[in-house]
Amino acid sequence: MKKHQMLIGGKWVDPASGDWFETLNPFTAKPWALVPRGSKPDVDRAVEAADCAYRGEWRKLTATARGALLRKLGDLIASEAQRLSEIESTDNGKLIAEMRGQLNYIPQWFYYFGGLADKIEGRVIPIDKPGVFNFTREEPLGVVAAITAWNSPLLLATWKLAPALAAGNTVVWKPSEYSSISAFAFGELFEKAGFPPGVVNIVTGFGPEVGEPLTTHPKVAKIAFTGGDKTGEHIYQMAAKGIKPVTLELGGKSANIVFDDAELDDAVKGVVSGIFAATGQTCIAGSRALIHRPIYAEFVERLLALAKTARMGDPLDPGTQVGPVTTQPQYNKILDYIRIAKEEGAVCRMGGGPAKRPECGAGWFVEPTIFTDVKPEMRIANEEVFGPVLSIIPFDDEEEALRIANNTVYGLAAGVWTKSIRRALLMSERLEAGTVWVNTYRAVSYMSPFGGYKRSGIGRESGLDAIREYLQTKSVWIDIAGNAPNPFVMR
Ligand code: TXE
Repeated sequence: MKKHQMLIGGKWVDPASGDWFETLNPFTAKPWALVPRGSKPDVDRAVEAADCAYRGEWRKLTATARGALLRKLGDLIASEAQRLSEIESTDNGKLIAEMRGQLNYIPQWFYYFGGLADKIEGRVIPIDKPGVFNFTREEPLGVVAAITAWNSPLLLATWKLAPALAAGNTVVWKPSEYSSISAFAFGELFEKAGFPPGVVNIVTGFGPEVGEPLTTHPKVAKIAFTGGDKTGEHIYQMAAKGIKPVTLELGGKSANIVFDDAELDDAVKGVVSGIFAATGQTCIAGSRALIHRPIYAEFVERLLALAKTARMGDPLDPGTQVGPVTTQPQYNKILDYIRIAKEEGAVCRMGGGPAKRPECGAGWFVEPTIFTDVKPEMRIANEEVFGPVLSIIPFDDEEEALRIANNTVYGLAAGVWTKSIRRALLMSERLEAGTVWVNTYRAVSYMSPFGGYKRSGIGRESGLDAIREYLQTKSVWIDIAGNAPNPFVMR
């Protein structure tokens, strides 16, 4: 098994602990590589390296040169897309078909934010005081801690690294302990693109051993995190102690709402893609399908018919449609929720347990599962399962759909299926979610802001909004009158 090293200050290094841990392939449930077990001394070294780069070589580069490096990186990722997607599929079990698409798209973030790097401009303020010139500068924050989850390792990191670097910050990145391997391959590309040493550092390991010292390090200026809401809440508390800004992306319980005037075939596909794509392990999973009562029975039948055709198996096989769950704890958590839903009285119409199909081998597979007769107050309708488990809830009218959809602590995304423009506009205005899709689902772009309302998070990733998350504004005052005013009053 390959024993990997961490990237600190431009060098590939062993962990201070001298320990490595195994990372497992979710399809075989067997170890396939060794990940350095980072700890506080590694974090300290990485933050020092990032701080040194921030104050040194990186700061001296022009914004145009920074942008050129990001675009070069984008080219390198495009040329390595196949290799990177194979690593991702092997390490986290996501379908090769989806990972190829993701890796071919990831360069766009580096092109877009590379292009933005030299368009970050301040303003001249037409100040109300005579004899004074006042302008603003948009400046980087310093060292950014990027902490990412296992479900889309490189995409989630890209959403943080591209705007953070474009804005002139340096980064210490801690990937998830369950899916670190692609980070090492990614790190090599930063080196190859010519980023100065220390601009991007990678420290691997566990939350308490690496994430905690990273978020609490006094020289870390900002934390950008994707993960569960409990961990997000904890990180937010740590950040508060250091008065550090955060970007938090914390998952959800998104509603996919189908009205009786919808194009039903499209809506069925949209609901299936919302919950079974990526084995339901996406923050934007449409885990609640809200179905208009006049079409409820027909919709459920059509949905079952399509969902039953899903091919499970090896994620590296391009024909596979539903892969394994990425981690064993997640597998157990999904099965627990299935049991809870049954105990609460939801009716299991499909799946409802581990997948024992021969094509699933020894992997952590859960049968795509559909529950009907789900009541909005059940746990299965309120808590994030993060797996291929759909709750179907009927509704009578727009007001009831909105009440059910918004009655959650989360607010990441929502889907609306209707042919009525009035309904589409009404719902998109009143749904409490950072993203609303109408007659589509699971669309993201480097250009469009992404983030959550309520407990789904703080801040936005992608688009123009994202770069502001990594900047701070300085106001500069210059006296041009030359006569010192009365020192005892405010000017
Ligand atoms: O996430 P964690 P886990 C949800 C999903 C899942 C649950 C738990 O419901 O079942 O979260 O998943 C690092 N200080 N989502 O346990 O713990 C950790 O090492 C600093 C939704 O994998 O949130 C990893 O790098 N860092 C989500 C990262 O935080 C800490 C995607 C995320 O891990 C830390 C994934 C600490 N004290 C899971 N503790 C989404 N938004 O889509 C852990 N970490």
